[in-house]
Parts: sequence; structure tokens; C-alpha cells
Amino acid sequence: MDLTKKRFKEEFSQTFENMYAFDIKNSTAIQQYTALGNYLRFSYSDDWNKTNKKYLNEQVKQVYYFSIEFLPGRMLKSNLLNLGILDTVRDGLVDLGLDFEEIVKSEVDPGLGNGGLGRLASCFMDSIASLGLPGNGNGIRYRYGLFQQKFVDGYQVELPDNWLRNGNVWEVRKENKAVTVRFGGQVGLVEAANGHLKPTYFNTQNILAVPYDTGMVGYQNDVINNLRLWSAEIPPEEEIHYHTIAEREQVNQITEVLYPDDSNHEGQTLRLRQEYFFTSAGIQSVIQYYKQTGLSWQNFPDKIAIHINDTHPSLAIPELMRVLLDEEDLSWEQAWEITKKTMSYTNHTVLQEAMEKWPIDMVKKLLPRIYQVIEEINRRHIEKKLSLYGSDLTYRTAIIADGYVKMAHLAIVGSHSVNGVAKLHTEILMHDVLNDFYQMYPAKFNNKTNGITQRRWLHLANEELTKLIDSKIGTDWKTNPAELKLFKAFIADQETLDKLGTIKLVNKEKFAAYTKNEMGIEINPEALFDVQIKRLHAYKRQLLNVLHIIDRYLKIKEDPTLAIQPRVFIFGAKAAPSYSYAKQIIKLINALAELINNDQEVDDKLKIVFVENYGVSLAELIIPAAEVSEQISLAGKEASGTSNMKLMLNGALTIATLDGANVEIRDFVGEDNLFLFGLNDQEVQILNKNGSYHPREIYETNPRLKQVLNTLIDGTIPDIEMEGRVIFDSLVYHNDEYFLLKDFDSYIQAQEEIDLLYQNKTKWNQKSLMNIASSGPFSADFTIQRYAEEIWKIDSQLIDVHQKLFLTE
Ligand code: GPK
Repeated sequence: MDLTKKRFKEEFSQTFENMYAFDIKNSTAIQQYTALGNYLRFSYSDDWNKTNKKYLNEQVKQVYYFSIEFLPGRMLKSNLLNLGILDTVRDGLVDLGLDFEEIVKSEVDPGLGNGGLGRLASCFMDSIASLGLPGNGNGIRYRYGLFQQKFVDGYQVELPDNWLRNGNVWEVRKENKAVTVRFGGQVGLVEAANGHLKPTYFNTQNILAVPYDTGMVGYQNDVINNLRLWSAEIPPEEEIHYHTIAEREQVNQITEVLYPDDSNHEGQTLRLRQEYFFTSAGIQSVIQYYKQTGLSWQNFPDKIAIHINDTHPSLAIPELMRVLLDEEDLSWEQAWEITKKTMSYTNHTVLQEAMEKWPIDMVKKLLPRIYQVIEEINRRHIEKKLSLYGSDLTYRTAIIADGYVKMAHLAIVGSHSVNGVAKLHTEILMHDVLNDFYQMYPAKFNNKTNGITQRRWLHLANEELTKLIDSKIGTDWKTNPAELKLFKAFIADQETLDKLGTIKLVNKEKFAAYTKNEMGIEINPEALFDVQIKRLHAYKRQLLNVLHIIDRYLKIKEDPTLAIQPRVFIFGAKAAPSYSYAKQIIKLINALAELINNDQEVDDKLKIVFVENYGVSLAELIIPAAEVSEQISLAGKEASGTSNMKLMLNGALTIATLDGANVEIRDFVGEDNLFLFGLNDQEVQILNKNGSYHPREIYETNPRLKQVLNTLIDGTIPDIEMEGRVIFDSLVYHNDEYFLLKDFDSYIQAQEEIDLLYQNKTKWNQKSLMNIASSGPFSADFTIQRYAEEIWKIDSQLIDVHQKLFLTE
């Protein structure tokens, strides 16, 4: 976007006065932010409109990314960067006597997602627009996002996230594009004009789905795609039927709040309502769009791709069938062909407890016509496969079984592509978790290793590192992240290595200022910063990290003069409110922090910082300051992980199990540049199969570990009597499901290697540089390029080939 500083200052001041009718000098940061957001939205509205029109007029194929979560982070800076006016605006604001960083901070961070899955959706939206690909998001405009986390006496307390309190400058309400979503009622057959019997719905509850659109600004390419989030309202013409506040509330409830469960299925009706609500609304708006093209239904899959992000939107499959059958009068065979060709599905987990299944009665009652369609899909599936695969295999793939509708089965049968999110994950899907389906549909299965947007996670979060890289290898890496590998040429350049160290130190100082001001914890920026930031989940093994910290603590207490590498252990994690074990681990970490941080003898040698309310904005502060990246899940459990990629990109060294995308990180960065430990997934499988794992024996025979574990129950750590006992028992007596005791020794050993390496700053910085320079392949731009070419079959609309990406690993 062309904008001079002079013009910006004039126009922005004018916008402010038009909005508020007073002088900008007397305003608050939130008012300045609001005016600036509106100013920007006005400035790109023309490109937004043009992008939409171009897609329609040229009838290009578009993808619709259906996701029940989007976790975009603050948008002001990222929009400025992508519009190409970050520096102009920043300088202009300084001229106006305003504080840019204060303005940036006054934007709320929309928490419309839980963690990796939602953040991936937003990284993808950024890459889709930046590659000039015609793509749109489809999701829910939650009135309240993921809860705000507070610690009270070390316990997690959840507060509502009223993120819309001050409005939202980026969204545009489009009541003219509203559609009706129907729940409940009965299905009957009524004779249509052509004499055919047609399914007709009676006594349904009709909900108005109103879209709120947000522009997804591409990186300096004039492309503005659309993120459409739906809000539930009472249709004005139905107001008369709503007599009580409770009845009205039931409607608002649908889009009231995000379910705070990550990788865990809670089978509540309201969640099923949410799932149908946004998928039905999304399908209907796609259909409305498609009808404008005037093309025949057969061409639908040539113009539309619909991607199902995990199984939450998989009702899109029977919903598209329903529309094509009941409203557009297609035959089952035609509708099914179109649906399968249109839909594709990503699996994000192998955890059994995360697999969505809905009780038949619930689906029947809430979505009677959809249930009929699913039944017919299932009937035909079974009928077709029985003779080919026999009854055992075939019935194991049934969509309806054991009283439930199985959403993953529906998603696989009803789509043409099923992908995992890292090589190992996809292997496990094909050969283990989804092997029955892999035998039936080998060609559907493919891998798309996750990626992250380097624009937010390097360019914006770490401007000083960005400048250093620019000064060494130029700026082409910004549109072709593979070019980051050119940075390897500086592996022996002492000046570059020293600069890397200085930049890291400055970022650590910034974080230290945060912990001091916001948490009252003083940390030494010269200590090693060790970071584990992700949802609290037993399989991610934050507890293993804790055992290592306790081990260090005991060592220091035994010999307070010990020369040990000072470390700050940084945690950020929310636990699902109903996940009591995870909450007990939070309490444990906080209690341990209380003990260690206040122990004079320990002093700077050991500190624990557990940040409250971890989210995208805190990630942007922590990741650039990180030196060690903890990726320590039990092998075979973490589908991919994405914080591993962000931390690597910012120069942290990874300590990892061979799980998820860690495997590919190892392949790119080389074994010498990260610290591997623990069981691999084969070994885990064997131990699980032959039942030969006895953690109690390890406890009894490993004195060091025994001493560490005993601190959980012997009063060493104050105020965790209950939690300490539960955790201790889970590890020692209840089988240690995630093999912490088994991996303890090798984890400690890897940590000792880290301490040793850290003594040599040059060697450390060399490995840090190798990590930065090897992280290009994990750009979401590449991931999206593969989705676009191999699954969606959509093309970039950019004319200028220099703006297109070429994969040159
Ligand atoms: C997986 F199943 C789920 C879920 O409900 N939420 C979620 O964030 C994560 N995920 C995986 O746990 C990560 O390994 C992965 O990187 C991320 O999805 C994105 O694919």
C-alpha cells in the first residue's frame, strides 16, 4: 500500500476526530487503537472488495477452511506489516506524540481457540492470503473466547474472556448475508410439484446465522481474503415465538463461548449445536456464492474445495448432501460424487479421548434430517465394502456403531483426502490408528507437515533478529523462507554469532522486565532460559520437566556452593477446567516455584516462572527470549507440535523426543544441533503391548529418581499434600501411562549436555544459528503450497512471479 508519513498523519488525525469529536492529544491508547484500526480497515476495504470480485468474476477455484477455532493473535501490527506500512505508521505516530507500543498492547488478543489447532488455522489464513491463494476461513464468532487464567494460591481459576467489550475494529457485520440454520423438528415426505416425494422439515427451531467478516491481509500483495465467523441470533420474524428470557438465552448460547477442551471430547449437546451451526451456515453461504456463478452442479468441485479442520466441522459432509438432495434435487449418486470431491479432512490427534462420537439419540433429536443422511451414507458404505473387505474390517469402519455416530469415520468416508500433520503422525494414522481405513482407501491418505508463519513469529516478534538476518542474507527469505538457509554461511563469523547472543540477551531482558513488573519475580537475564509453552496435558509431560527441576533443586540444596549453570524454567499452560490431573500439575509447578524462588540458598541458580494466561501475545514475548525449547511429549502422542517450530526459528535449541514434527526438525537441523532423549514410538508400542513396564521397579532401583519423587509426598514441597500424593501414585503405582520414570535418566543426561554446551557461548550460538537457518522448511507458506497443489487444486492469483513461492529445500 502506498502511504507517505505526511498523508498518514493527516488522514489518521482526521479519522480520529471524525470518530470521537475531540483532539487526539486528549485520548487514551484504546481510543487511538480503535481509530487506527478503523483507519486501516477503510484503507484496505477497496482491495478487499476487489479481491472478492476478482474471485467471483474470474470464477477461480476457492478453498473454504472450516474450523471451530481460529487463534489469530493481535492483528494491528500484522496488518501493518502485511500492508507494507509498519514503519511509516510507527514513525507517523511518534511524530504525533503517541506511543506505538502502548497502542499495540491495547488491542485484545482474541482467544477464539484453545491451542495448536486454532493457531494453525490462523497461520494458514496468513499464508493463504500471502501466497495470493483464493481462500476463506469459516468459523464461530464466540461472544467469549478461551477463559482468562488466574492463579489463586497456585491453583488455576478461570475467568470469562469478554473480548468484545470495546468492540472489534476488524470485523464487518453482514446481515445481508445471514442464513437460517434449523434444529430439531420432524422430517416428513411431501409430494413436490414434479410428483416426487420430497423430505420436508416440520416444527424446526430456526436460528439466524449472521456473518462477521474479517479481512485476511496478504503480505504486500494487495490480496485481502475473508475470514467469516458466524453469530447466532433470533430471526426477527420469529421473535413472536420467544416468550421467556430462558428461551432467548438458549439461542444466544450457541455462539456464547468456546469449549475450553484441547484434544478432549466432551459430548455435550451444545457443542454439537455449535458444530452444526457453523458448518450449516458455511455450506449455505458457499452454495449461495456458487449459484451466482451460474455453473452447473457437476462443476462444483472444480470451483469449490472445503477443508475440514479436525472432525468438528465434519457435519459439513451430510449438510452438503442435504442441500444438494433436498433443496437442489440432485440424485444421491450425483450429490455423493460432488461431496466427496469437494471435501478434505485433517486429523490432528491420535488420542482416543479426543475422538468425537455423538450418541445416536442426540443426533437424531437435534438434527433429524442430517441423521437420516448419515444413516444412508453408512448403509451404502457398509453395503459396498462388505464383499470387498469382509465383515470384521468393514464393520470396524462403520460410521454408526455401538450407539454412536463416529465423526472421524464420517470425515474419512465422505472426503477425498485425509491428512496427518507430521510424517510420523501420518505413519501412525496409516499403520495403526486408522489402518482399517488405510486398507480401504490407501490413496486418500497423505501427509502435510504443519508450519508456522514467519511473518508473525520472526518478523514481528523478533524485529532485531530479522534485521540481522536481512543485513546478512538480504530480504528474499521473507517471500521464500527456504532462503533462510543462506544464513548458514555465517556459522564461523564471530561478529554474527556475537550479535545473535546480544539480540537474545536483549529479548531476555525484555521478558525479565515483564516478570518483574507483572509477576514480581526477578530473574537474571544471564541465566539460561528454558521454555515449555503449550496446553497442560499429561502426554506433553510438563511433569517430566518438573522432575528435572526438582532434581536440580535437590543438588543445589545438598551442596549450595555447587557451580551449576543458572537456569530459569519458564512455563505457560492452560488446563481444561474439567481436567483435574492437569490442574494438579499446575498447582505443583506453582508450589515448587514458590519454594524455589524464595530460597536464599538457591538464589539465581534456579528460578521458575509460570506465566498466567499464556496465549499468542505472551508467546510473542517468550519465544524470542527462549534458549531451550522443551518438546518432550511421549513419542507417538504429539501429532506435530508447532511451538517447536516457532522456538527453533527464534534460535532456541530443542530438547526432544522423536515425536511429531520433532523428527523432521532433527532431519533438517541435524542431530548435532538438538538434544534427543527417551523412548521412540516403536519402543513405546512394544512396552505397551507386552505389558513389561513396571515403574514401581524403577522407583525402587533408581535412588536419584526415588529421592526426586519422594519430594512429592514428604513435605519438601509445601502445600501440595493432596496433589503430590495423586501425582506420585499415578507415576509409581498406577502404571505411569506416559513413561516418565522410564525416560527420566536419559532426559537428565540430555539436560546435562545442555548445561555443558552453554558454557561455550560461541558453540552455543553456532547451534542457535543452525536452528534459525534450518527452519525455513517449517514455514506455513510451504505447508499451504502443498495443500493448495495436492489437495485443494487451487492456484495463486498473483501475476508477479516474484511474489510466488518456490519450494527449493
Ligand atoms: C490437536 F486434537 C487436537 C486438538 O483438539 N487441539 C489441538 O490443538 C494439536 N491439537 C496437536 O496436539 C498438535 O500436535 C498439533 O501441532 C496441532 O493440533 C496442529 O495440528
